[in-house]
Amino acid sequence: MTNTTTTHEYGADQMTVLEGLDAVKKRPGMYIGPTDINGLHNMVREIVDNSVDEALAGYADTIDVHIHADSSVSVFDNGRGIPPGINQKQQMSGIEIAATILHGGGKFGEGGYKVSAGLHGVGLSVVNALSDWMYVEVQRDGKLYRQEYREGIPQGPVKVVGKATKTGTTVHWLPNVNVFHEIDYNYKQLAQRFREMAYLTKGLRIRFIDDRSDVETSFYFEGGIVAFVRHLNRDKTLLQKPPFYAERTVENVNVEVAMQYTDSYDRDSIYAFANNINNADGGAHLTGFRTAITRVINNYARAKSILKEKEENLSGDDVREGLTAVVSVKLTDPQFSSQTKEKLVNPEAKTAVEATVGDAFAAYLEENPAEGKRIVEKTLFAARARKAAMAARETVRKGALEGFSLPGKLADCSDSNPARCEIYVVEGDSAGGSAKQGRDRRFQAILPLRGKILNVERARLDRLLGNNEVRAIITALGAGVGDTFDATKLRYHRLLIMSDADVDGAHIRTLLLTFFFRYMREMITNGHLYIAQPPLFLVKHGKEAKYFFSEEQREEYVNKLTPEDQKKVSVQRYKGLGEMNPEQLWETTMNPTNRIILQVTMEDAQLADETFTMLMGDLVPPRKKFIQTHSLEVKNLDV
Ligand code: 0RA
Repeated sequence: MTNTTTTHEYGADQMTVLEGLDAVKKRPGMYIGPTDINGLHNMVREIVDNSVDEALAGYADTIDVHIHADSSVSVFDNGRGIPPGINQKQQMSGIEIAATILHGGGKFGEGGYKVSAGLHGVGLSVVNALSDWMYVEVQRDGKLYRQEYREGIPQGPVKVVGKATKTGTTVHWLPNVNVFHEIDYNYKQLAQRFREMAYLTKGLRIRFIDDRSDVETSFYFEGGIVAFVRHLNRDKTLLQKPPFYAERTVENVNVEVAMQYTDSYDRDSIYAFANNINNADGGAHLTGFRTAITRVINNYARAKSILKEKEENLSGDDVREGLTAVVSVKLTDPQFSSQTKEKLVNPEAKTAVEATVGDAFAAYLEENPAEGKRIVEKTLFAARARKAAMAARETVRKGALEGFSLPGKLADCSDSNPARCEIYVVEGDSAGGSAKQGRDRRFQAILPLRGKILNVERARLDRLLGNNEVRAIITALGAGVGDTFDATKLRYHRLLIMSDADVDGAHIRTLLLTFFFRYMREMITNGHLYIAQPPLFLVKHGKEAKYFFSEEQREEYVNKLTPEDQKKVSVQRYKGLGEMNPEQLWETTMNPTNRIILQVTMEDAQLADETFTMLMGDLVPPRKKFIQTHSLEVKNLDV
């Protein structure tokens, strides 16, 4: 093992080596991807992957990636070191095999990898072939070994060049400018990948140093994928804290899952990895995960009678709304359905993940009832929204909303560019009349709604869609409803709800917000929906007239006056929009330079939906309680 000199006769082996490397040089794209920055990044990743494999095997805990000032890159790991000894069959040093033979690295018989990023060290010879120069240094058995290459060809045997006190491998290369015309790296993109790698390999530290800009980052996450999930959810409102975590090995497949529910309405963000490779199209492990959580949550909801016997199961989409998860499997022989490894196909990965999550998540829900309740309520909520959207689509399909011309009551604006146009949905015919007179007709359209559009408490979802006023809104917007809603067809990019500051007004806002939340959610998520804020008070003081939007504002103003002046003040309280003449309405509530409008957030809309559900009378006791405890505050109710 100590004599590591290799012969360089031009034998049959040498021929195949050169042919192999020539193939890479001729068609670099086949091996490394595009010969631009992406290919350069892939080279770095290939080499780092080899080191991560060594960490996964349990032998390395540190990787240093270094971009040097001359655009060369070096990668060091403190693993066992690529075996420098002569391989009997190939009659060549293990280092030279790894660096020059295509598909050469990785599997060296005994001691080879159980788990690998799937490339088995293919990367090293490819990087070598596409480099101007490269060298490999190995610290092992107290010695420092080194071999140098030019355009893939060894410049001599593996030599002992010094002593070593530790073990490890360093690969250092300069990409060939004839292959990569411009050598530039994107620090952020590479760092992102290393961060991911560090999350996925608990206890691994990846240091990333860029000499070109003197930046250094170190990635190390004791928490592994739990920290990953925390990071993904860093700006979100959480339904559980800390994340759920499970780890188990089932028939040679190691499974790690971390997940955490948020209050988001977005589709799930589930990241699936096999041997640290991100599988964008998921595959067997993802299927196993989905199956398990759908089953566990349904079983739990039924066992706790949250889901009644005759109610249908929560769907996969329902249980995944707002879910962030990382599913990571490590297995001996990962099979992917495509070259880009986007999809894992090993069936044993599905079984292993399903069993692991099935048991552990069921136990988690039992042991954490508060979290369990929040999660199940969230999924029930998602189910309700899904059914509402289906009902809406059905209504549209039946043609109930088709063939409508613009509603007769609509006073349209003259501009036809939706980006500049807005529509005021106004409570009451009289306020509607004032708004029509007061508006700027170039860009402001007015749609008056009859005082009480529906008895909110009695409103049923299906009836809501059948309601004339609601249908007038749908046709005026011109973008469909429910699943068929298409925001690009909107006739106005801003819809403003203008209603009175009283109980009826609050009900109408609740109803409309619920409607948009359930049937035109994009109106909210795209920021199209607003609430106009008419003033509550007009304070006259001599010739001065001022509007105030709250009691506090009014008091503050009046308190600042001298006692003498305070006596001369007259205060008018607006009970409804109808009390304002068109000029006042324009000045206070419609003129873009003066008005106050509130953009509706998803939180506002969800609150409205909950209020609406309660008022609708699904659950009688909470409804009574709500009306009693909130009736005093209802004038300030924003939804
Ligand atoms: C084959 C066998 C052994 C280690 C390695 C390859 C190895 C490859 C790379 C590539 C980058 N860093 C690496 N570290 C190790 C195990 C040899 C033994 O039995 O000790």
